[in-house]
Amino acid sequence: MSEKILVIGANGQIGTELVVNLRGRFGEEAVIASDIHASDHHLIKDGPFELINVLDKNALEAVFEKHSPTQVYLLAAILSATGEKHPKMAWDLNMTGLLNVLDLAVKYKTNKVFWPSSIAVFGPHSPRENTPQFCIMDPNTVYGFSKLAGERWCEYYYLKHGLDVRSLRYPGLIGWRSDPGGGTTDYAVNIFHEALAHNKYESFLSAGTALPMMYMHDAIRATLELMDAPAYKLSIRSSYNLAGISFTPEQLSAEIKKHLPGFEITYANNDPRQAIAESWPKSIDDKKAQEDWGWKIKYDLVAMTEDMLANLK
Ligand code: AKB
Repeated sequence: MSEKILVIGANGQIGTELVVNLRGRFGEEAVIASDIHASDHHLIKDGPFELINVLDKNALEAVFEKHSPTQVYLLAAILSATGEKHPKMAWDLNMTGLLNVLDLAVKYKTNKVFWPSSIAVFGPHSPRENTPQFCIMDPNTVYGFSKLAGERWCEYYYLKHGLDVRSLRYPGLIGWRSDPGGGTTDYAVNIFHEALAHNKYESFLSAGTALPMMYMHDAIRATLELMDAPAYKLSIRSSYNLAGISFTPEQLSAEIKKHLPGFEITYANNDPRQAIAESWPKSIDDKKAQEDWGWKIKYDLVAMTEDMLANLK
């Protein structure tokens, strides 16, 4: 069967990379990129594109009607740091946007839906080292609890409506093709740009703040491998833990220094993102993903830093 894939939120950090990968795999015409704003990225705007506000259900339905997508990737979201500045807006976009897509996917018999969750679903009482798939979850950011509620809705639509929804709890994602947008883990992308441009960077997180991160190549591969996995292998219909690599700003800057010896890092005080980072895991246990669909990470800190610098240069 030929695929018709709708990517909602295609202009964002993950969306840009996914559209490029999906078009490479299924052909340009098979992948409809969409976002609330027109794209200025040639890789996105050169193929089929729809302007979509995911909160406008009628307009969204018209796109489902026009394209009858076999797969939908819903990536439109407000991330952790921006969400704290606009809490109600974050809740509305992250929740109503998801419910609109789930409803239409049921109505138009979409085969598979992908929706990203995050390490932000964990909170101050979750175990911080090797955080397991199932444990206490008390997220205290709007982004975090919208993702946790979203996970419950995904599982609910799977159980009640038989909708094949698949999801990953992404760690902080690091890539060179697109910028991150308003998250707590953004420093780990910004640092590369500043290192190459100015040989220095002021980190908004403190030197020893460890967070789970992942190189974009691995994140996209994990997403596509999960979407390719036979349904019977998937025992988690909320969202899979995905571990990646855990490091601190200090460890990342030491790795960058090996390539740019004059690079200097300083640390800001009292940035609100510090408290968010301290409520999140330092490392994740992704045994379930390994067992169910054979997930295996490729890029470690050394390989990621090398590849980021080579591509950004
Ligand atoms: C954020 O920092 O908000 C995101 C995330 C970890 O989900 N990158």
